[in-house]
This record gives sequence, structure tokens and C-alpha cells, in this order.
Amino acid sequence: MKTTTMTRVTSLIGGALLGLTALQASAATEMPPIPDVKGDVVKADGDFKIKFSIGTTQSGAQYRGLEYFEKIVEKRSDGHIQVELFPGAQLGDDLQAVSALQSGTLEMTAPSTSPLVSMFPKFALFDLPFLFPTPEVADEVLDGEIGQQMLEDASTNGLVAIGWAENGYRQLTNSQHPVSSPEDLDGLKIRTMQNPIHLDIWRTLGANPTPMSFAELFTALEQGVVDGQENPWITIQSSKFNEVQDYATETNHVYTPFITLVSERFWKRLPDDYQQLLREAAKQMGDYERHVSRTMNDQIKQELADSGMQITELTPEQMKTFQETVAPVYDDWRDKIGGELIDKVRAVSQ
Ligand code: KDG
Repeated sequence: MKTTTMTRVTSLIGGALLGLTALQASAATEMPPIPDVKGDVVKADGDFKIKFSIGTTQSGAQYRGLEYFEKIVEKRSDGHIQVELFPGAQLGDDLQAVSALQSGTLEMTAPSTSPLVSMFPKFALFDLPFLFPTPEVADEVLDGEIGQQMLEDASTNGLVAIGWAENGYRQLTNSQHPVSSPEDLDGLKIRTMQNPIHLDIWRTLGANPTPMSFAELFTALEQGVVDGQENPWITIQSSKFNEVQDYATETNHVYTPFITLVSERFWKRLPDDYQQLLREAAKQMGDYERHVSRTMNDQIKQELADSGMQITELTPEQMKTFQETVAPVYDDWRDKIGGELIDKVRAVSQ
């Protein structure tokens, strides 16, 4: 097991330098600048207002992507479409936001696919452990035939799915002790998304998983209702989970995308040219957001270590043990998701 000696040293001096480190961290977490708006002004009838709700906070990559979306849509509609952003689950968590779209009280949201698996079973593809070995494989699936078909399939139940962005590769954190083997998970209460595969993964690894909305997670960690959770580094930092979690393990166990959704009631009120504008803006937002997420990933991991989090980097043998231990999850879910679809994704990474 390689606990980064640097981390132990850093945590010793971390307390003293915390003020300075926080300043360095905020300065260091420079996100790639929001690109200029590409494309002509779209002329169409009517003025429209979009409330766009997300669960992650204002300091995450997702919000940065939304700021670019807002810039594109307002500029290319010459101000006839105004976009208002609501981060941090202000207007409700993922499932509440989706039902608000269906009832027409909210125009847009971009949840992770995982909480929506009961509505769209094929989304469970993204919850299979270790299925996406690289971001490039994820892009090929999201931007390729599979991803486009999923957007069409998800354009139902009062929703219109217009694009993909990235939550990212998920890492385990906990407040109890370093984890470098499934045995170390014994008895640990791990919060998962409201998703049956994630419950299966952590149960199979020997932990005690409990499903919970993202909006309730920080408080549950702070009060010790759960010992741990798993999210990408950028979400761990932007949600300040490192303030209530001392240990992390770089597992990269699942790749989670965000799906960009529009209320069908709102969509039908838009002229065709404005619908096309939103599709183009969602694509540009998703590409930029993925770039931000990947540019920041390693830097934020380092900043979390600098802030005193003890990060365990698994050796190839230890990673193999995790992968072999969760392999039975595929047997449980292959037929429900569709073996052909899983094999297609596996073929992409060959
Ligand atoms: O709205 C935020 C959630 O979509 C997202 O962060 C989900 O990764 C997630 C989690 O852990 O709930």
C-alpha cells in the first residue's frame, strides 16, 4: 500500500498553513476560461426565460459549463432568451428537478444519469463498475451512436434530452480509516446515489451502503449518519466533503455523466430555430465542461491532499482486487441493461 508520504508530511504542517493553503488553492483552482460565443445571432419570435437548476455547487465544473451555456444562449438570441442559473439544489434535488420539468414549473436541469435509472433503465450502463477505462472511451460512447440513441430514448415522459456533460470518475472517501482493500470496507456505512447498481457494488465489496439524495449528503457526513461517500474529486472539493472526510481512495470505480434535460412543455413553446440554438449551446457547454472537469481533476486531487486529506493511490494489484471483487455485479445486471450494449462499450475500449 502506498500512502503518499508527502500527504502525511503535509497533514502535519497542513493545519499551520491552512489559511495560506486555502488562498493558494482558491488561486490555484483556475478553471479554463469560458470560451467566446461561436455562431450567428438567431432571429425568431418571442421572448423566453429559462430557469436552469443543478445539484452541484457554484464552484464546480458543471456550474462553469452552465455559465457558458447562458452566455451562448443570451448572445445568440440577442437577449430574447434569458437564462437564470440555480446551483446547489436550490430548486430541489435531481429527482425533484426532473419532476418540475415534467410539470412545466422549471425549464432545464442536468442531473447525473444514476438517480434516473428507474425512469430510463438503459442509463444503468453508466453505473457498471470499471466499464469506462478512459475519458476518451466515455466520449466515444456519449458522442457516438449509443449516446445519441440514449438522448432520443430519454426524450419522453415530458422531457427532452439535448446533450451530455461530465460528473466524472468517482472516488471513495470516508471519515474512519484508509481503505486499500475490500476488507477495509467491512462495516463502513457508505452513502450511494439512489441507484440499485451502486447499492450492489458497495454491498458486494463488503460495505454497508445506504441510498441518499445528493442534497442531504454533506449534513449526513458531518453528523456521522454515514461514514463515507463516493464522488469525483471536483465534486468532493466543490461540496467541501474534505472538511468532513479525512481519507480518500482513488478508485475511479464508475464514470458518471450529466444529461442535459429540457421541459417538453417549454420546448414545444420554442420556435424551431430556438430549439436548434439550445441543442447547439448544450453541445458546446458539454464539450467545454468535460474539458474543465478533466483539466482540473489531478490539480484538485493535489489540492485535497494539500488540505490534509490522506489519499490512498491503489497499486495495480490492489485495483485488480477491487475489479475482481465487483465482477459479479455484471452477472446481476447484464440482462437488465442488455449484454449487446455492454459488449458494444467494451469493444470501444479494445
Ligand atoms: O445534482 C447533482 C448530482 O447529479 C450529482 O452530483 C450526483 O454524483 C452525484 C451524487 O453523488 O449524488
